[in-house]
Amino acid sequence: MRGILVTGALGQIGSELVPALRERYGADLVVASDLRMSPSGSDQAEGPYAHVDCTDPSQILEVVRRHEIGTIYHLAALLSRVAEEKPQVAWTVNMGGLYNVLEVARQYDCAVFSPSSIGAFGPSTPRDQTPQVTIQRPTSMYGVTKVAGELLGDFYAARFGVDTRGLRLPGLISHIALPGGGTTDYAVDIFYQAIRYRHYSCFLRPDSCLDMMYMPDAIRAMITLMEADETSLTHRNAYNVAAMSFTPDRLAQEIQVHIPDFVIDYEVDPVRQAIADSWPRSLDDSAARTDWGWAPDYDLASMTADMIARLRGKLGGPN
Ligand code: NAD
Ligand code: AKB
Repeated sequence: MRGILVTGALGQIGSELVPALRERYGADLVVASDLRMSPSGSDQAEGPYAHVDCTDPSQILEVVRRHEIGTIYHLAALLSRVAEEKPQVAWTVNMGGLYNVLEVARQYDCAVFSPSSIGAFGPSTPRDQTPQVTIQRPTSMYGVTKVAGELLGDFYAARFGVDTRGLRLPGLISHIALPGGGTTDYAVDIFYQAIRYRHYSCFLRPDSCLDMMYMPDAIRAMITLMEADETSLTHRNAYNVAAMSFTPDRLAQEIQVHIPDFVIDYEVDPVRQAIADSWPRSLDDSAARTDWGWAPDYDLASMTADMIARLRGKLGGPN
């Protein structure tokens, strides 16, 4: 088997995807890479690590050649809040990085996983049970790069035969690495603050309903999609996947089941609120279920119980 390269590996997803891939395929076969230097002693130190800036094609080319890479999980990107602050940089990293990865994949016959997002939809998209194929006119720079990325992946598959695959991921909730500056980050921050201080000040309105998923389901979805028979993939790039939908108010109630004196209040960030108001409340993921057997394991109650148990172990503090 040829090697697997993960770009942006030190981020929220990569911190859990790399160990999962190493467990499945062997530590030596999975090369973690990021713009940042790998902290020694981290999980990323359990196998090969390379410093790769995806905006520099020669750095991607060099690591693909040296490690005989056959599959690239391309995670390097700026998330929605950061992309709104720095739209020009977001275009360079999100689009330039993906273009460079696809070009190397074309030359070295690599398969590519590239995540899209609920951010690929916009205010004119139906917000409930958002269909697999529907209007995509996002108004954020993040969304623009996500739609363009879906199309670029389709183009490389159709024109050059590159095996490109992708998921439209909801907001991801996890307890290993903190999220990197998105609109759905509140759904992670709230757990840390609830355990530490029994209080959280939320940057979205109490009724902002969004599609969400627990990280173990997301990691399984990525690996399952990449292992699926190519002939069964009717949408290859950007399958809707869904697990749960909730508002900050509903999540706070679920946390109160475990931490009864937890209190939430609201200090709305208008930039993230505007982005959230343009995103789906729930996705129709029937194509992923039919084509490659997608089904989530975690709902709101089981995710919340697991997050609290694991973060109590990690952070200590009162039970
Ligand atoms: P993150 O911000 O936590 O991590 C991104 C990583 O990319 C960081 O470690 C950063 O150092 C690295 N990076 C930035 N610029 C780089 C460059 N030029 N070259 C190499 N590395 C660079 O992001 P994440 O949450 O792990 O997301 C990964 C991918 O999944 C992104 O495409 C994101 O849009 C997508 N996604 C994430 C979520 C989510 O909720 N986390 C949801 C939907 C889609
Ligand atoms: C963000 O909020 O930017 C991400 C995403 C849903 O794409 N978490």
